[in-house]
Amino acid sequence: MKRALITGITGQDGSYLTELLLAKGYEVHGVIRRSSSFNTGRIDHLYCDPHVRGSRLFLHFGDLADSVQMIQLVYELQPDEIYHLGAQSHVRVSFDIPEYTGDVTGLSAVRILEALRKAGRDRKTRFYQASSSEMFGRVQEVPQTESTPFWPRSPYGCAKVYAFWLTVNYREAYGVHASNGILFNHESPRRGETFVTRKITRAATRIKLGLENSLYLGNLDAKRDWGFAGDYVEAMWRMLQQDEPDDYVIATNETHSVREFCEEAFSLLDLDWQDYVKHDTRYERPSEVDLLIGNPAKARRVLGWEPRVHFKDLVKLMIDEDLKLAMRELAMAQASDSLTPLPPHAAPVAPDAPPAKARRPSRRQPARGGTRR
Ligand code: NAP
Ligand code: F7E
Repeated sequence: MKRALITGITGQDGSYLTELLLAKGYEVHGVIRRSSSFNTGRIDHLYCDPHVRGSRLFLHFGDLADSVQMIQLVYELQPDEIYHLGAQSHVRVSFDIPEYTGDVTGLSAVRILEALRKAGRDRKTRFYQASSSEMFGRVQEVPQTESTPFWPRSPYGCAKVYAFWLTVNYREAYGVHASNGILFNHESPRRGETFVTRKITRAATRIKLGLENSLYLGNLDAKRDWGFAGDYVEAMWRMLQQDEPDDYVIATNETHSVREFCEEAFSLLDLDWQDYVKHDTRYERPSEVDLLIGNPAKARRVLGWEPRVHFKDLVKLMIDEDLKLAMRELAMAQASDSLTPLPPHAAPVAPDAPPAKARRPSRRQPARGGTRR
């Protein structure tokens, strides 16, 4: 049975990749951060008690900033494949915490690759680096391919460029089977809620049900090549099954603006996006990536990989799932609205006070703003 180690297993891609590898019969080990609140929601449906015979998913505490734990895990587990997906992955946030992003998104690659060497696994374990189209930044060519020069536009993009070249260097210097997947934006109902697609589908569906009334966004002109995360993890796996390691662009070869995404999402709910979307400069970036569109011809030719979900189907998939979520939220709000009044002993009451009324939580939530990016 093949054994895989995944960093970032609790993230969007980690959860889809875990499903894929378990379905292929792998034993899967994932690194999770210790947190004061639960952070395993995306993989809870896959987890079962490790004492149960036949369990094939195991979780280990660790942090990408801690090389000691990474060495220990590689040494103990002797994995056949490592998928390095963990990162501070939010581009706007990387401008606020550039040093941390450099550490966790960039330097973590060297921590893992060195762990492979220290554990004597450099010629045995195959390594996948989650590289990003953000490395193309101010694009030098349209569409972007594996040979398009990088021009990153954020601390996140710079950190990914470092990790990209480090992966290439360990391949050349030490013969590690190390591959870069240069993945363009990929989304799903499991996408973090502060990335623009999910921010839009969450808000649009909540607006439809009267749970919210507006959505604040930044730059609507930016264009992205958006695919489906479930398709993209298949490409990661295929890269590590090749005889030779290499670097691949994974994209749909279609591009759409944030404005088009809004139009499509709201219109699926019979709403006009212009009635609800407002502008807030806080969601703009000090330097923006205006246009991304990838050419996945090499992945098609060598890996036999094709994207199956395209723009309209992706938006629909996300809207359908978020509508179900919003309906559950509405049902919960209605249930708490209909709560019977609190019993008199529930709160201290002045002897001459009028009869107590139940405190009813408001169904209306603030517009998507606050610390959201
Ligand atoms: P994501 O949902 O943000 O997940 C990031 C994962 O990294 C989470 O599991 C997170 O743990 C973990 N993580 C963050 N900091 C950590 C630390 N210090 N120690 C240990 N774990 C840490 O990202 P994603 O969308 O799945 O993307 C996966 C990878 O692909 C990332 O490297 C991202 O940069 C890259 N990428 C993504 C896209 C895309 O469009 N999605 C495109 C190209 C490349 P918590 O759950 O505890 O936060
Ligand atoms: O922004 C614009 C924003 O945050 C997309 C990460 O997975 O993909 C992702 O990075 C566009 C940008 O993704 C809002 O300015 C407008 O132009 O969804 P995003 P991203 O920055 O492209 C790459 C490939 C990765 O590797 C990253 O890890 O949308 N935009 N208004 C907004 N973006 C956000 N987040 N919030 C807004 O309100």
